[in-house]
Order: sequence, then C-alpha cells, then structure tokens
Amino acid sequence: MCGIVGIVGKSNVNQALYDALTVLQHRGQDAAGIVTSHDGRLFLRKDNGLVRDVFQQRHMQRLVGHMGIGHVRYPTAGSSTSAEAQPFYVNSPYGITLAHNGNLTNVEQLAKEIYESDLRHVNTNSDSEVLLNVFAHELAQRGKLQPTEEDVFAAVTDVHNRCVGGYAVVAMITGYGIVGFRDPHGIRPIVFGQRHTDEGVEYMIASESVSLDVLGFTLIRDLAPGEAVYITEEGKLYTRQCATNPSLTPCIFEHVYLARPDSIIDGVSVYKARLRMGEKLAEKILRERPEHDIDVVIPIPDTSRTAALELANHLGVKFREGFVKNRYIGRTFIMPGQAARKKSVRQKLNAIELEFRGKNVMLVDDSIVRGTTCKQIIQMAREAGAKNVYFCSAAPAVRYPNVYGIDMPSAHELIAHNRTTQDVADLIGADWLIYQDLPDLIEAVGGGKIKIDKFDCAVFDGHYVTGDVDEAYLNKIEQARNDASKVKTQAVSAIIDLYNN
Ligand code: PIN
Repeated sequence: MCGIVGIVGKSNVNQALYDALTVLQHRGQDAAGIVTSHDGRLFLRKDNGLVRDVFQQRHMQRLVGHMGIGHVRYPTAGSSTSAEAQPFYVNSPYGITLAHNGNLTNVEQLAKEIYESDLRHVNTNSDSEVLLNVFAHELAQRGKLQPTEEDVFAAVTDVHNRCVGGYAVVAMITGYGIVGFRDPHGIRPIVFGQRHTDEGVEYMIASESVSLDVLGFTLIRDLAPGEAVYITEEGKLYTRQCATNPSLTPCIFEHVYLARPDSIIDGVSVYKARLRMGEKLAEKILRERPEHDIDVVIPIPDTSRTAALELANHLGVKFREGFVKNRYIGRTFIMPGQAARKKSVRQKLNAIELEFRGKNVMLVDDSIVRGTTCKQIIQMAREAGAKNVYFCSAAPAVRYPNVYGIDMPSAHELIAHNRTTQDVADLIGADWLIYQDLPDLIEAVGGGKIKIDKFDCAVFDGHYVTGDVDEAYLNKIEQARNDASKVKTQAVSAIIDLYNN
C-alpha cells in the first residue's frame, strides 16, 4: 500500500505536496519522495524514511515549480531499497516521472516486453518502474513533439490494454502537465479536487480525500475505474474514460483499516462504513448468543475504535478504553553482545487493569492477519485479571494473500488459512471468537447512501477480480516473499555477528 499525490498550482507546490504526504503517511512509512517541475527542469528528492525525516529545509528549497507529484511507500517484499523509492523517472519522451499505488499481476511479462520489444531498460524490481516505461513507450508511440490531452489519454488506454492488476497512478510530463489514472476495476482509490486562489484554480489528485480536506481543496470526485484526468501546466483540466470494459470493484480492505476514517472513497465515508461494521457485529453476537455475558467492550487502538463504539452501543454494553498506545515507539538499536529483539506488543500497548479485573471483556480489532498481535493482547487482558476474554474481528477471516498492492503475508503465514474459526480461537487463546460475515462487511461498506455491490474481497474469499491469478501465480509470490524475508533475516544476523565478534 502506498500514498500518491499530484498538484498543479499557481505558485510553488513543494510545501503543499509535503503537507499532503504527511496526511497520507498512514499509507506508507518506508520511503517518501517528491518531484517538481520548473522551466522544463525536474527537481527530485526521495529516500527511505518518514516524510518528516526525508525532507529537510535544503531539499525543500530545491523543489521549485508550480507542479509536482509525491509518494509515500509501504514496504512490500523486495521493494525496500532507497533506489526503489518513488517517483521514478524516464528521460524519454519529454521527461516523465511517475508514482503509483498498487501492484501489477503481469509484471514479469511486461518487463520482458519492455526489454525485448520496447527496447527500454528497467533498473529495479519495482512494478512502478515497469508501469512508467509502458506509459512512456505508449506516449512516445504518438510521435509528437508536444503531447496533447488526446495523446495522453491514448497512452493511458494502451496502458490499460497492457497492464493487469490494481493501480492508481500520478505521472508528471515535464513542461506539460500531470495525469492521474485508475485501473479498470477501480481497485485502488484515487480522487481529485480543486481550490481557488487569487492567482486562479489549483488542482490536486490524491489517494484519499483527507489530503484534499486538510489543504483546503474541495473534492470534485473519485476517478471512475479506467478513467484518467489530465491537468495541463496552465491549469486546464480534462477527463476521459480510457478503458473498454470498466467495472467498479474497489478494495474492501481500504475500509477495514488502510484508509483514514475521515476519508470518503467512491462516495462512501470510511467512518460510517466502520460504524456499520460495529452494528453488523452486534447483530451477529446477538444471533449467536442472545444471552451473552459481555461486561465491557474494549477496542484495540486505533482503527477498531469506530466499530467497537457502535458495537457497544448496539449491545447496550459499556464501551471502555482498556488499552493505551504509546505514540512514540523508538527505534530498535542493535547493541554489541545483544541479540536484536523485536519490539513486543507490551511496549506499544499497556492495559488499564481496572477495566479488566473480574470482567468478561469483548476485545475488538479491525482484523486478524497473522494472529500474533492479538494472541499477545489476549494474554495481556488475562494478566490484567479478565475473567473471560472474547474477541471480535470487524473483518472476516483473512485466508488468502493480497496481490493488488497490500502488503499481506503469504497464505501459510495467515492464521486463518485452512483453519476454522474455532481453530483460530484456540490458537490465539480466545474464549469466544467472532468474525464479521463477508456479506455483512459488503453491506456495511456498500449499503449506505451510495450503493456498491461488488468489491475486491480476495483476502477473504480468494476470488481475484482481474481473473489472471491462479495457484501457480500465488505459489510464485509466496516463494518470492520467502526469499525476500530470508535475505532480510540473513542481513540482520550478519549485522549481529559483526557486532558480536
Ligand atoms: C491497526 C491495524 N490492524 C491491527 C492491522 C494483527 C492484525 N492487525 C491488522 C490488527 S492500526 S494480528 O491501524 O495500526 O491502528 O493479530 O493478526 O497479528
């Protein structure tokens, strides 16, 4: 998962891009980058780290220009070097930079085509660089010295014809404008908006509407699946449907926990969707155990709070903050003679004992993925004196990997893969485990004022909307993840050995 932003302004956009990236920081804390364009020149700063660490005064001063794009990256297997921080750049045609959120499922095939037929070089393992080269190649095919909006839209159409997967993209064509586009299934989110200044109208394209809000832009709308928006450097805005068979199946996991609650995605308020998740869970609890003995509902901070609040309201049970989260977790230093130890949940969360002692507590989390964290949290609740520890997941059981840009573990690392609810309850040590039912989650997200009936729910039901993901593909990504994590573990042990010897 990543965050993207693009702004065409009337004055320097460096500060606005920086601010927008800090608002999108929850979408990725691994690397950040901004590129601006001024007088036909590009200015780029990108590195590993949080937005506030990557950009210093001296970098910001260099990022001049009235238009630019930015990116925050979430680490996915094999994409954690600073060379793979975004935006990416190709010099031909025009000088194009691109930032992307998502994942292409036919990246191997595309990388081959780019090398063998398009005669282009790709220097990293990032599918964003592949996407950029496909776009650049298709734009170059128009053979124009100055690209028009028609050329840009034709290139996006060709990108859709060649690329498969989930992608939300911003790309800057140096000296001409910024284009944003969304895959034909609308899997990853992307919105655009405007603000009026004394110098004229400024436009922003971003992953989430919250970055528009915070910077005083008003939301125009989400890009439709397959649609592109092109804003010229002079501030003219064009939109076009560039896919032949678009259909909206947005990623439902954005609503579960990826997006900020104050964002609106495809017309649906993430906050309201989470409230409805709590309501649905309460209904399920009352169906399963009308005579339940829950004394108190306790959220596991932060995401699950909204659902937990409404769950408690509907059950008529007390809602209490039983865990306090440390917002200032520090780095883990590797000291000579000491083994690197992962930060424990205990260092991040602390229980308020008086909310647990002698009570039947219902803990609520947004989802259970590996099950490692919730197991420790249940243990903490017991140590704090809880009589019975029940556990509720606002999402259904996560049983399959994600291939459209969310960094999910491979199948065998998912605690619910090939396991029943009771198996998972036993493994995490819960006295009672309730998962949201998938139809209820779909209704919670798509059943509000804006009706959406189809979502990408692959992590829950194993159905991949692009139709190209089979057993062989999943085995391959599982292997790639294992190899990547082996390399990481080996690197860490090598460093430890170095210190210890
Ligand atoms: C919470 C995000 N959320 C917490 C991610 C942990 C599952 N985990 C998924 C729960 S927040 S595990 O957004 O960071 O506040 O129990 O499967 O290990």
